[in-house]
Amino acid sequence: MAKQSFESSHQHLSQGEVARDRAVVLKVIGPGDPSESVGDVDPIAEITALADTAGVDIVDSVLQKRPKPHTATYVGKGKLEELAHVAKEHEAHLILIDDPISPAQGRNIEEVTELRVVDRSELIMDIFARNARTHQAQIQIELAQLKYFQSRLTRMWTHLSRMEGGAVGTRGPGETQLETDRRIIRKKISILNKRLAEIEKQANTQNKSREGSFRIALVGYTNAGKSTLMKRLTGAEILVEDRLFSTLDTSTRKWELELPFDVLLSDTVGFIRKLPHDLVASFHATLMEAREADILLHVIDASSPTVDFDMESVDRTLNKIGCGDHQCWLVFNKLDRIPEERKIDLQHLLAEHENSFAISAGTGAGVELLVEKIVELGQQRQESGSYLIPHARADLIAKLRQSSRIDEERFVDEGIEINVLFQPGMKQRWENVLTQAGIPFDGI
Ligand SMILES: Nc1nc2c(ncn2[C@@H]2O[C@H](COP(=O)(O)OP(=O)(O)OP(=O)(O)O)[C@@H](O)[C@H]2O)c(=O)[nH]1
Ligand SMILES: [Mg+2]
Repeated sequence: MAKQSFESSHQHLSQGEVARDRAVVLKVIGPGDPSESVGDVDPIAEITALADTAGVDIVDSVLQKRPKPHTATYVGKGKLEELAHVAKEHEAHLILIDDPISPAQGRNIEEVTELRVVDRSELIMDIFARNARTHQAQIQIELAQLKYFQSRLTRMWTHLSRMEGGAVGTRGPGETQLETDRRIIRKKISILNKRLAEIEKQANTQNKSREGSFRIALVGYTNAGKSTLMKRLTGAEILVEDRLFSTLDTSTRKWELELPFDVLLSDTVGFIRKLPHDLVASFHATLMEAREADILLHVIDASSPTVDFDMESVDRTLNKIGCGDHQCWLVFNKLDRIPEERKIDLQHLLAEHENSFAISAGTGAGVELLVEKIVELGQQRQESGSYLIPHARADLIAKLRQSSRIDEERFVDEGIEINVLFQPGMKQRWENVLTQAGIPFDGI
């Protein structure tokens, strides 16, 4: 029913075209905001880019400097009235808040403005919902949205409604059930969790087959150039776009390097400031590639005026997803776009951080050095060992051969002497096997 009414109210749109919403941004500028400490940073630049990706036009903004948001109304009363006035003047459909807000704050702002309020978390989740291409990503985002709305049960503003014909800020069909019936949401969450567990099980099996490879993951802020670098390094045909959250699924490719074992490179989902908690939790499986990597390459858009803030927020998210202790190299990207006067800042950043590189994934500048250092690291990771295996256990050598390279093999009276070049992480495992079999190996 509701679908029909939406379509009839947008008859002027040609098929496939979705109405763009007009929104006024409301933002508290606190002491931690990048625009407070960096001179030329537009405080609404990022929310505008996010909005654009979600098909929303920003028609104006209302900003308030304060140490922290008002508990009940986010901004002060006077500002709320100003907001209502500005929104009316511009015929806006939507109030967009550049922070996660509480359900009560949302309700209070809606009451004064009589407009739908969308916070930063909802907006980010909506973009994820739009960009999700694989089944796994679709389930993950749906789960995150349901969990987010479970605690609120306000109007549903998601792809769930959009899928049936709604645009941002419209009340799509099916909402009423979702809004009013917690039981349905709970049931749906449980079904999706089960489906996700099945997908994760498959991914785990695939992961097992990757054991013995040297694994590298590209991580970083959204739009930093991770996929561009992945393409350059492996020739992978993957999506590169000048918009936020193009990549929502990890893709892993073999990276052909001069090393005696396989090197696997993974491109991962980008991070952003104030990434919704439910989203991070839902994308647990997708982020497994980062957790299981031997080394992370943190790709940074060095041309961004908020580079320090971007790096810090990525570090925080890495900690949150259990990557805090991983070896991590910094890759400052978009070297070709850095204005001359800011190059000195980059020099400082490079000097401050060990294992940091300046590259342009776009032009290829500096990439060769990065590759060289990765090869060196791989060589250092190459473990070897010599063992004497009794003739009766030659079966162990046959097994070992499947996963590692045996350099030398000599038959002596006591058994078979072997020199082994192990694949990453395999030496420990082999020595565990020997211990279990009661074969001594120290000091041979
Ligand atoms: N000038 C310049 N642009 C670059 C460079 N690297 C990437 N870009 C551009 O930056 C934009 C984002 O690149 P992506 O590779 O999609 O970024 P990403 O980190 O994968 O982004 P998400 O998947 O959205 O998180 C694209 O328009 C790229 O063409 C570079 O070295 N120089
Ligand atoms: Mg990408």
